[in-house]
Amino acid sequence: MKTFSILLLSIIVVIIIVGAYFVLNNNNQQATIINQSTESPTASPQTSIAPSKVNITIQNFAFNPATVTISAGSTVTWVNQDGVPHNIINDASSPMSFNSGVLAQGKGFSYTFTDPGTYSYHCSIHPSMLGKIVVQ
Ligand SMILES: [Cu+2]
Repeated sequence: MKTFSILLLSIIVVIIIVGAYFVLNNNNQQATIINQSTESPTASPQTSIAPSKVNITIQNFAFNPATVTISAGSTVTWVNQDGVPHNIINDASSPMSFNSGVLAQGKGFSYTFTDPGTYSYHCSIHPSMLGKIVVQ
């Protein structure tokens, strides 16, 4: 009789453990399903804009226009029209590095932006000169 009680108790314990496993497992599956359903579909239509060539003028210690939005693969050309030298150097946050070197008056620098991202840049000679290229 004692052996039977122990056996019965063991069976009950096993049933509780197995039941608890299935309940927990089921909760996890529900949580996963909820996560999937809250993810909004991000499949936006690809509006592929053809790569272009964009010019930025450096004049009066400023990049003009200071912010330019282009499509990936576009080439940006800066031309220094000031009487003093300037340069174009990517900020640390920029996804890619570029450095025009010192541009004297009338000199230009071109860079092709192949990857989407936000490319902030500056003139290291005049740190107040800031610009941004947004590549889509
Ligand atoms: Cu400068």
